[in-house]
Amino acid sequence: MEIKDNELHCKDEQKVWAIGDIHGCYDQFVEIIGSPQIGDDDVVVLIGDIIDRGPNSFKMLEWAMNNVNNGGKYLMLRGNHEQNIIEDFYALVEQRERKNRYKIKTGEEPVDYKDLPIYDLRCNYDFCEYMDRAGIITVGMAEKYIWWMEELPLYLRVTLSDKRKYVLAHAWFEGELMPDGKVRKIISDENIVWHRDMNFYHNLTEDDYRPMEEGEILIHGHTPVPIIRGHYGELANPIFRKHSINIDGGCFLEKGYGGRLIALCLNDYTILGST
Ligand SMILES: [Mn+2]
Repeated sequence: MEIKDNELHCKDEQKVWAIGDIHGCYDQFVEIIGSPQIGDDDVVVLIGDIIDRGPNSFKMLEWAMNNVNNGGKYLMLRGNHEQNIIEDFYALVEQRERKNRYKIKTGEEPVDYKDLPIYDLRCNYDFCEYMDRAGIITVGMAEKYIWWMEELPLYLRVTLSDKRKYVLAHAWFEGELMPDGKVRKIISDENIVWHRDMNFYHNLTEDDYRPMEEGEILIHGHTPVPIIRGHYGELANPIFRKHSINIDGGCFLEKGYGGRLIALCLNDYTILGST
């Protein structure tokens, strides 16, 4: 089903699944999407941060580039880790242009940013290493991956066939209380990918998250449930609150710390977890 204006309206029977932060945990991801509980006509949304930290970042990105497409079974949102690489890329291009202007003035040969080594992207985590190992050794060779990530939407609104409404975003999607008492504005695009679930620091009250629309529930990740809970030995499950559900199972964390990949069915709240 085609997505227009970040909106998905489901047909009868069609289920929507949201998968939390994958962070290179390709094997756990393949296990989850292979579940017989996910039907052929269901829609599966990856809520961002598929790269960095885990063992198979590059393989995971290649999978997404081959399988995620508007109108298809798999959709994906942008997380802060994808956002980071995009920003590093543009910062590098701009810096190179400045240096080249200077080089031209002084009669030196300018250097095309495409020829720079991949590590000049200064990825904050380990994604450059994964690209390097996959033979992506220059910034020019990485461009198609970066441009693909840049096309990813920041959020998706889902209306199920029974009219229940969700908004899916990597980190947060809070409305701002306007002077007339209505909740309207999204705080910022940056918050959508970066906002740290405040449950990380303290227990939220029911009113600490403001849905943009009456009854709308936010599905988000970004802050691993095991880190919020601080439980050892118990595998992660989503945190359900009145207007928001955190599905980041922290799959890159040790099993003993509760890390696993989580998929949540928005229709009936079936939870799938990697083993
Ligand atoms: Mn994140």
